[in-house]
Amino acid sequence: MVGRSKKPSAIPVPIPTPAPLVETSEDGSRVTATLPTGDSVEVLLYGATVISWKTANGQENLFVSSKAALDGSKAVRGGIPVVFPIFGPPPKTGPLSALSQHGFARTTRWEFLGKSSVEAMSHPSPTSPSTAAADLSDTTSPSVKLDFGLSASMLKDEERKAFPYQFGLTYSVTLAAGSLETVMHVQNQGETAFGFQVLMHTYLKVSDINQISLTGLSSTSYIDKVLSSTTHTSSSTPLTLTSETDRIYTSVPADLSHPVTVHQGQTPIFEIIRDGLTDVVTWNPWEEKAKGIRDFGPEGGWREMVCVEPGEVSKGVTVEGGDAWEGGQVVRSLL
Ligand code: TA6
Repeated sequence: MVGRSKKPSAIPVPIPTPAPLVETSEDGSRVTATLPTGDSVEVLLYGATVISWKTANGQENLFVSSKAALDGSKAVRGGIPVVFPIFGPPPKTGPLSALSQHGFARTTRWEFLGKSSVEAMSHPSPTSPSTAAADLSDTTSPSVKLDFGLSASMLKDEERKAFPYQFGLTYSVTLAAGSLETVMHVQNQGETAFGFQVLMHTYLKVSDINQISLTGLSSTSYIDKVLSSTTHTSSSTPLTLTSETDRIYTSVPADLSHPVTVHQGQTPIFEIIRDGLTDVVTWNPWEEKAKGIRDFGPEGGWREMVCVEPGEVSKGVTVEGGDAWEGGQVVRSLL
C-alpha cells in the first residue's frame, strides 16, 4: 500500500435537519404532524377540527370533552371547532335559518390539501421580544403548515340552499415549536357579494378555572350573553371567571401589541395573537350549564377549560365577488 504524503481532508457532511412528520390515519379521518422538537398537532378532517395540540414537554394544550364525538357524527366538543358562516343560533327567518348553530364548517368533512412550507403570520411575541427569534418565521426550528379545503360543492343540498354562494375556504394549521397558528382564507369565487361570520372556537386546557384570569380585554366593550346580551364596558382589571361566562368582546385591537393572555395565578400560560379577527368570545359554561350539555365530560370538566375564541362575529364580514378575506390566530404556549 503506497503511503500517501497528504490525505485529503474529510469533506464536512451537513447533518440534515430532521423534517416534520405528517401522517394521515389509516381510516383517513385525521392528519397528524409532529416536529423534531416533539410538538404535535392532530386534525380531524370532520370540521377541520384541531383535536390535539401538544408542546415539546408533552403537555396537551386543548380541552376535548371525554364525551366528545370524534366519529363525524356531530360537532366536536372541544379542540378548535371552526365556526362559519354563522356564529351562534341561526336567525329565526331567512335562508340562513336552515343552518345549524355555528354553521356548517364544523360539521362537514374537509379535504386535506397537503402540507406546505411555512408562510405563517410571523409574529414576534410582543410580551417577550427576546423570543422574537422564536416566532413563526423562524427558520431555525422547523415548522409545518397543513392546509384544509372546503367549497360550496361539498355541502349538503339544504346547506347550499341556505348559503347559495360560490365560496372556497382554505383553513391552514401551522405547528411551530411552542405555538399553533390557525388561519382562515375565504375566497368569493362567484360574482355576488356575500356576508359571513367566522370564529375559531378554541377550548384551552387549564388546570383550574378558579385560578384563571385573562388580560388584553380591559376597557373594551362586550356583549354579555348571560345577561340577555346587554352591552357593557370591561374594567381595567383582568377578567376572572367565577360563574357561567359567555361574552363577546367587540372591536378588540388585533395587532401585535394587543395579545390576549391567559394567566394561571401569576403565571402567564397562553398568549393569543390575532390578525384580522377583532372580536374575542370568552366562554365557560360553569357547573350547571355543563351538566346540561350531553357531550360535556367528565363531570367537573368545566373546571379544566376556558374558551378564548377570536372571530369576526359582531359585525361580520362582507366579501365582494372575486375578492378574498383572511384572518387568523397564533396561540403560544408559555409554559
Ligand atoms: O362561543 C360561545 C358559545 O356561543 C356559547 O353560547 C355556547 O353555545 C358555546 O358557544 C357552545 O356552542 P355549541 O353549539 O358548541 O354547544
